[in-house]
Amino acid sequence: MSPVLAYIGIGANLGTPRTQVLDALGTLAGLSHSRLSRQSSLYRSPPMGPPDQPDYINAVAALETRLSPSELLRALLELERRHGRVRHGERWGPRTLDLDILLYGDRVIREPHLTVPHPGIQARAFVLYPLAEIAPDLRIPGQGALADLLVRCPLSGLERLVEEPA
Ligand code: PH2
Ligand code: MG
Ligand code: MG
Repeated sequence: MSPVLAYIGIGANLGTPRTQVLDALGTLAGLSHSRLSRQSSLYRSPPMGPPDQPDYINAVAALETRLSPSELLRALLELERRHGRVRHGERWGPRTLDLDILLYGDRVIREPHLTVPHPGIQARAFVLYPLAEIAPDLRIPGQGALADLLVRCPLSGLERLVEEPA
């Protein structure tokens, strides 16, 4: 199988979210049959969903991968688990690490456990802005040009974090 460019949304708001996201990027870079080709800056965003939870740190990564969509999903769930994620079943509740397949090339996938493109892309500043940083000319199957989605999506408190010099 030839490699496909997949985009992964990363989010965390428990533990030490910034470290969790940076560690996740490091682990993604080591994923089998894959190569991390781009990563966005880190962003801070207020929680979408129940408001009584900490702010999130979000980022987006572009991963060139030979894993199939279901193999990639399995690998990401395993990575979430290794980063201490416990699923409580609460929708949009807090989490130590969330890894979502946003896009898998231009594939449209509707399966019980996997919907690609991720249905929430168009309404979420914490996905659209980091995505636009690394892939400004992207088109999202069924949703349109990323640039058009971006102008219709308010920042909603999203803030790009400036890395401190080492
Ligand atoms: N993820 C959620 C629910 N709410 N809010 C922000 N700001 N960032 C997220 O990544 C996020 C969220 C479910 O995955
Ligand atoms: Mg998510
Ligand atoms: Mg998820």
